[in-house]
Amino acid sequence: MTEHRFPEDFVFGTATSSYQIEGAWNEDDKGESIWDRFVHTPGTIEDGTTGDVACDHLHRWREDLDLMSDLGLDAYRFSISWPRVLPRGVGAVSEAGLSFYDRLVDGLLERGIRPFATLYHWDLPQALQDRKGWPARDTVDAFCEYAEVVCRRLGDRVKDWITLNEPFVSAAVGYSEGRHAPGHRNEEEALAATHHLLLAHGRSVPIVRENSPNANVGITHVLYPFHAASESDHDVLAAQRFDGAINRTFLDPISGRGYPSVVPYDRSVLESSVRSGDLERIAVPIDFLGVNYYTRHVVRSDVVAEPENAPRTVRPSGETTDMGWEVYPEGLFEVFDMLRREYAFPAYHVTENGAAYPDAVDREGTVHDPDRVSYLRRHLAQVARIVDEGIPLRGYFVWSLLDNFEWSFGLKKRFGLIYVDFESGERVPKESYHWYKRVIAGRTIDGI
Ligand code: IFM
Repeated sequence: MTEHRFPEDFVFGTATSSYQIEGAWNEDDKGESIWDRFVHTPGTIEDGTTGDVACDHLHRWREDLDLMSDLGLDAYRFSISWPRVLPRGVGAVSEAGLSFYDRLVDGLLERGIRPFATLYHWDLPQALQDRKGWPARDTVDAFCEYAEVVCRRLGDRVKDWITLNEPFVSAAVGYSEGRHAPGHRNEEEALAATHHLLLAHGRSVPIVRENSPNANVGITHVLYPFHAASESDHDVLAAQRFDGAINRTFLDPISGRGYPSVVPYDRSVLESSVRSGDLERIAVPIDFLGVNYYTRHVVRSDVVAEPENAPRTVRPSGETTDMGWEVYPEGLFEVFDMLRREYAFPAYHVTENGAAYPDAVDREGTVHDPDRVSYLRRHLAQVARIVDEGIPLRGYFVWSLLDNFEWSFGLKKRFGLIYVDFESGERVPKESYHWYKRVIAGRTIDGI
């Protein structure tokens, strides 16, 4: 049996995001976010729920920190709500909002847990969306102002920063597919948003460094292996185009290569947002790449004749999670193998990995979630393999600490190591929590 032992300094964590757990959507002087507006629009969320309360983390954060401490976490990745800190996106700062994150960071450090802060995990201030949001170049300036406010306040204690979480999803799912806030269906907007998000990343990295001496700064992308459904040239090209749109549109520019050419969208539309100096700014050196990994995609071309080749992903068969996503642990290795061969970032963290299952509390008061344990165990085995190969993967964060608001699916998709009763707010650690606790304590998954 291969030994799955992790280096002593390997970072075991969990991840969450502000809108998904905090609740308190209009408490104190917090501004409205695009997600507040979206969830209050009828028909947007599958189960009709909202993140108005979610896990009520804003009020229960001490209890959550105690659970993290019991779990033995080395690190906790959370995000900061921009409209909680700057209610109108720019200008007046909310002291109540900033001091919440102050207390959270102090609470983490008191418990020996390293804070990893994400500046943007999709909750744009609605006031900025009213001025067009990410398709507008001004939003980049607004983001820089926000980054400076946050880093000036927390930069003495937070030393691990992630500028953006999954800019692909913010741009494509929010502005083109319409399934996420702000719910637009406009590809031109999505392509302008893509460039402005990446520029916001590039321009904010020096701001973070200036206000947080000796910090590690990175960006998080969601990455997938794209497999062609057959060896036909059409399927192979379709897979390459998906890879171009979702992986390489976000990896190439931060690596100084500009935007890729094998993509399904009209590249000239994306490039019409690019101004002189932008690509150099986006390619600013980072300390690590955050990788969110969940599954792979198998891609088939719908039509045979070029250039109408319209790719689609094939519905997975075999083992899937409650999201309908194929369980494919080897894909995590495939992603890192591709990164090693083609990009070679200085270091990496798996900033999200996990699975939703329809968990319930049984009569004994326990939550039995063997499928999640099996999912995590198999993915952690791949993490150990990646580390053993000498790829500089420094940490792994389970998505998620708590069951939370899973965007357009609402509260019904449970990703947590901790079950949350959304009526009472009660937290119940699942069996996977106890399993992960033993992994962290032993720094091994052998025999666990
Ligand atoms: O819940 C999300 C998270 O906000 C971003 N990455 C994927 C997770 C599961 O869908």
